[in-house]
Amino acid sequence: MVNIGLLGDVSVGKTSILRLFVRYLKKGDIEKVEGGVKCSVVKADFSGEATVPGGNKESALDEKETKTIHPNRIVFREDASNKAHTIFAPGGDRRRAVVKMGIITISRIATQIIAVFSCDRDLVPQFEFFNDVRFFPDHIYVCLNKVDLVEGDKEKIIEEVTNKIKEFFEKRKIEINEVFVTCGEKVENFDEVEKYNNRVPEMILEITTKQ
Ligand SMILES: Nc1nc2c(ncn2[C@@H]2O[C@H](COP(=O)(O)OP(=O)(O)O)[C@@H](O)[C@H]2O)c(=O)[nH]1
Ligand SMILES: [Mg+2]
Repeated sequence: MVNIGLLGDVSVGKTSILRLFVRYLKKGDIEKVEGGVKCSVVKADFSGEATVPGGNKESALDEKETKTIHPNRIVFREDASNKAHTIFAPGGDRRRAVVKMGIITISRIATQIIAVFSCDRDLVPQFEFFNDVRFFPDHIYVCLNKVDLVEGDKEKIIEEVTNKIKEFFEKRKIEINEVFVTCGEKVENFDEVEKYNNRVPEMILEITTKQ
């Protein structure tokens, strides 16, 4: 059993990644992606989401403009082996004590960490988030999300961002196993949306089913 912790600054897309993964599981599309195997949802708990005050939102699960207060959690099972895995996604706003507690707790109980970054924003404040995380394994995974928002030479920019992230973690003696480039939303007007949406379940299966 693998416990994944999805960690990263506010709004990088942690909750979206979790929701998208659940969608693949529920629709059975999980078998169609690279390395796909049949899996089922055991539990999908998004009760940690709070709708943003002033918004006109009906359900924290369906709407986008939510803020994660308590860690969200998904438990899923590989049908063939019956192995269950858990993914935890705490909030990113570590200035709030209750959110910070979630981040620290998840970083302790996770056996694998995915550090999530948004490609469209400055990396420096995104790094600051990780300065607070005290318990890190010596190897982690990196997810570069919102690839649809990268303008210009995608490959070059992704390489530059990857190098900066590697440098940041190397200073803390943390090595990166693999970098996954993803799109955590079903965005329109992006030709490669399916490919990069698929990278989300591909990433999670790679980390869980291949252990
Ligand atoms: N364009 C784009 N928007 C995204 C992507 N992933 C998430 N978002 C949006 O980014 C915002 C923050 O996402 P959320 O999952 O709440 O981030 P979290 O704070 O890390 O949990 C939401 O409006 C999402 O719809 C992506 O890959 N591309
Ligand atoms: Mg969130």
